[in-house]
Amino acid sequence: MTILPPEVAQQLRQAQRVVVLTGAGISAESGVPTFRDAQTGLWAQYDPHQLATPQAFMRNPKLVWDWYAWRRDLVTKVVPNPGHYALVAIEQRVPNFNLVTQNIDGLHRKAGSHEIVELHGNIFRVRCFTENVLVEDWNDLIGKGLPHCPNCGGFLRPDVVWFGETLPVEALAHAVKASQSADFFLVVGTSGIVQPAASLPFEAIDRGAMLVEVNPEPTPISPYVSYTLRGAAGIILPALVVAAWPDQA
Ligand code: BV8
Repeated sequence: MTILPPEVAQQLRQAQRVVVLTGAGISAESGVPTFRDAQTGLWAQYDPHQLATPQAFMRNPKLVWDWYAWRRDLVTKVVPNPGHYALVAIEQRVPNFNLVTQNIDGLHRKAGSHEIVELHGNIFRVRCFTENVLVEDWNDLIGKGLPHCPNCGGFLRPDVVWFGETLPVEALAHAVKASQSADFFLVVGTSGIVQPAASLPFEAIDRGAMLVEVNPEPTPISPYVSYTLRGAAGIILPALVVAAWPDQA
């Protein structure tokens, strides 16, 4: 049983500007494999540097498309877990809230979060690899092999950020600005390796924010946090909400 230091709940209750950074770990309890988890993780099964890059797509567009189609199908079948819903509750209770996610699974929106910054895109959006523009109603193109852009005939790709690609400028700028003005920064379920997302917690602590990590394992961010809540997000986050707002439980 993880003990929640009372200071964490008190600080969260009094917080004016909360930023939460999430990674694949918050979707783990929904049944979405994380990148890093040795047994089930995608990183073990598919080396992202083989698949999640523009070079891989140019080399073998069908393999990359099929990997995302498999992931999209898996995510369509899962639902948000208590960790996602706890972040919805925090958003409803604090004056200023930003949820910055590295995840592309759309589960935060499905859970009811509003102020979401998707740093790495969304697996349910598709864009033309050639024209680099979003393609709407592409679903009827599915199931007939590799789909092509209805406008130019080029390949379609998922609207996600691959390794070596720059993040959406507005999304990253918004995330940095929010992190720099946060008084409470919660980092949940991320191995803290992928940049520039992994630098956001440091934008916050450089300006005096309280940094709290929720993760069953230590990460490169752990030595810098004010508090580590060592455990699963689906258990820790609901407990944190109850501890911070016992009167609203
Ligand atoms: C960029 C979308 C500027 C796609 C992702 C060489 C050339 C080019 C770039 C680089 C380079 N060397 C380094 C870089 C930078 C590179 C990078 O950071 N590489 C790493 C490997 C060192 N970054 C980039 O390329 C970024 N772009 O820098 O542009 C640029 C441009 C050109 C040249 C230079 C610079 C783009 C990065 C975005 C990549 N896209 N996703 C897709 O999903 O397919 S990244 C992807 O991996 C995720 O989005 C996420 O960010 C990352 C996985 O990390 P996590 O989410 O943390 O998940 P992980 O599995 O690792 O960990 C899970 C954690 O959860 C664990 O800690 C576990 O303990 C915990 N957990 C498990 N269960 C639970 C739990 N926690 C709580 N509760 C539980 N129940």
